Amino acid sequence: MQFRSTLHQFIPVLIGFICLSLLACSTSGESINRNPVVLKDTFQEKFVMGTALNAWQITGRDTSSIQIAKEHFSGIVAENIMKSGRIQPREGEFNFDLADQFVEFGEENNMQIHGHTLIWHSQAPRWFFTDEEGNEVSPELLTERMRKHIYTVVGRYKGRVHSWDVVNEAILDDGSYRKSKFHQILGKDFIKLAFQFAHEADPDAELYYNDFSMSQAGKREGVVKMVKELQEEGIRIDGIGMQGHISLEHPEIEAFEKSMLAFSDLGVQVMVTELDLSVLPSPWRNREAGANISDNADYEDRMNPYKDGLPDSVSQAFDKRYLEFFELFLKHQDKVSRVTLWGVNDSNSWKNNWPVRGRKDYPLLFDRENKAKPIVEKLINLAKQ
Ligand code: 9MR
Repeated sequence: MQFRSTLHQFIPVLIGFICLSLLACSTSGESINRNPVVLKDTFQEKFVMGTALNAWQITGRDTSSIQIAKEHFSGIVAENIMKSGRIQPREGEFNFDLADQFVEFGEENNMQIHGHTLIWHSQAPRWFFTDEEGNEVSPELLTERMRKHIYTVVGRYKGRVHSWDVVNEAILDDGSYRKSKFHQILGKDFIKLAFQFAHEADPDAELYYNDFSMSQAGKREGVVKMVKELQEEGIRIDGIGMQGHISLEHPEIEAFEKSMLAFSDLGVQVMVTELDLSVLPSPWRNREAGANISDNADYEDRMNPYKDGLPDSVSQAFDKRYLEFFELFLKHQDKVSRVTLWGVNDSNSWKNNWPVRGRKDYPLLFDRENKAKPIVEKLINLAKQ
């Protein structure tokens, strides 16, 4: 009698337990279906999947993005904090706080750590090019400042940072040298010197040249010529980074492939760096937007059409375009050593503020809530094929 009444009391509890277990299974099943495996594992045999980290992520304040970075990416690059203006804002005053945290984070999580960037005309502090009297520095003084900067930064992370963007964006779309301060003062030799100093500071680090709009014929030829010259002079250069700031229209995939092949023919690695896919209208319809921060346009409402979300047709075009590019990267996986997304999620992206400030763009693989977009699963399936 007593046993029966205990059983009666127990049955609803048992049913509740079974229902809860079923619910838990179906939820985890759903998440498994939605996100069967993580990007980095699927791409492991093909190339490193990297992401850029910002200061909020590096310092751990943006916990949910950091979780995505750990889960999905096997390589990291600092979006801003290793640039010369940040790391040596005044001559001889090095600020390594964030860079140290960035490198420690990569080490703790077994990630390939890439350094960006040693010599770049943009964001270089003004003092670099000015002497004590306020005049332009001599070639000798600029060389000395470059040497000290590179030795100090590369030397600090010797054996810990896998590779460096030694020189960034030194060639224009027509293949000529950018008339930067470095070029005005030292001529094209500044490139050779930068690679030489980086190699001296860490003989085991891989050294790369990195630039945008690399599918432009002129730039392709200019970069090939420059790299050949470095090689002929016995300067170590291990790879070329093709920044992937693409849009739904530009560049043509065939032109991108042509550059990948031309670079790989030089006997160096090819990397797709800074990948993001803008869906917003460009102020310059007929050409690739590039990534020159000084090229920008005023805000107009018509230029910000997706404030409330992406229409299905645009999401489909976005997926199709990402898939086409990844098909290309996979086709040439023997040449491509890394593909790096320029940010973890859409809210982090510089594209929300360039070339027009204050827009809502959707260029990355994770949405503003750090949820994987459908493209993540599509890329995983593509890589598994
Ligand atoms: O994404 C970066 C943005 O947050 C910075 O304000 C900007 C200036 O330092 O640099 C952006 O990153 C650039 C990269 O370092 C080099 N290639 C072009 C990128 C976009 O401008």
